[in-house]
Amino acid sequence: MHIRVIGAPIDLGADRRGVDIGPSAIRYAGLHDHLRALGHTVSDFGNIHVPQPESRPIGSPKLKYLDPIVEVSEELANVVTDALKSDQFPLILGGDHSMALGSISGVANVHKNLGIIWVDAHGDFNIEETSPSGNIHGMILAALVGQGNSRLTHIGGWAPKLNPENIVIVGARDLDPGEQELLRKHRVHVYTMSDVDRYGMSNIMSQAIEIAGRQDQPIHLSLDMDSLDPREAPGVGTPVRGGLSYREAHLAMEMVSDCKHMVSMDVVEVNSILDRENATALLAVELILSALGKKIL
Ligand code: NNH
Ligand code: MN
Ligand code: MN
Ligand code: MN
Repeated sequence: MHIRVIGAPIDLGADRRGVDIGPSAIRYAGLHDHLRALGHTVSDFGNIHVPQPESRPIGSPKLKYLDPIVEVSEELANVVTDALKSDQFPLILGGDHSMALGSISGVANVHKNLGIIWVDAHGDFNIEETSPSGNIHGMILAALVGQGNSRLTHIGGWAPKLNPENIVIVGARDLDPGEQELLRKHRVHVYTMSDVDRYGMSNIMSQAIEIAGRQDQPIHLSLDMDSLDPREAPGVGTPVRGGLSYREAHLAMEMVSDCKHMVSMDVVEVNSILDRENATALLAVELILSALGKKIL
């Protein structure tokens, strides 16, 4: 496979600074060499341009940095669409999760009926009225199904990008009250950590792949590193205890790889300021490799 690495060093969507270093930290962890050792061809677009938060007004406290986030999303969507049209697999490195608005909009330009597997401690299904923080990284999935501010929902001039029935969230353990209601109302499939405990990751991922990839639908995988337990991934802005174990996360990636439906992937929320000796970036690289075909034997 030809993999196109795209850096999206955005930290406009979250409060904790430091995720803008994520794309570099993941590259320094040896991403390209490891991908080539797996047999892939790799090219790197470099990073898309993201303004520094200090250089732009924050705007409404209910939708912080809306203007620059929309600008970055438009650019990223185009870069991702171009990669897919050149038969390359876009691997987008964040940055906070607001970058998935651009990446998934770009994939949705090419693939109609896109399925999403969203591995995250959070639902990212808030709208302006339900968000406790005003941080746009917590609103991305809602925006992609057409809910919330129209500038977020209409990247590329059209909406909605996704059918909520094609979305599966895995690893959830911190959902806001209004967000829970919205997830239920729109019938998003949510596998909580409690479900992972009860049924095991193998069963959960079989179901997730069946839902997101039904009728041979292409799948986009969005991996928020805060889905992992903070003991494994200390370098994230919003750590939540009780997360995925090292092997549960790898198994999830291995099963997505085996299903052969994945057309694009993002890896987000690596916060190097909070990390220990790049451990979270190194783990991100390991998980990318499992998602892209690495086998133990
Ligand atoms: N739900 C909270 C919010 O909307 C936290 C979201 N934080 C994340 N999401 N890291 O993945 O602000
Ligand atoms: Mn997230
Ligand atoms: Mn999260
Ligand atoms: Mn359903």
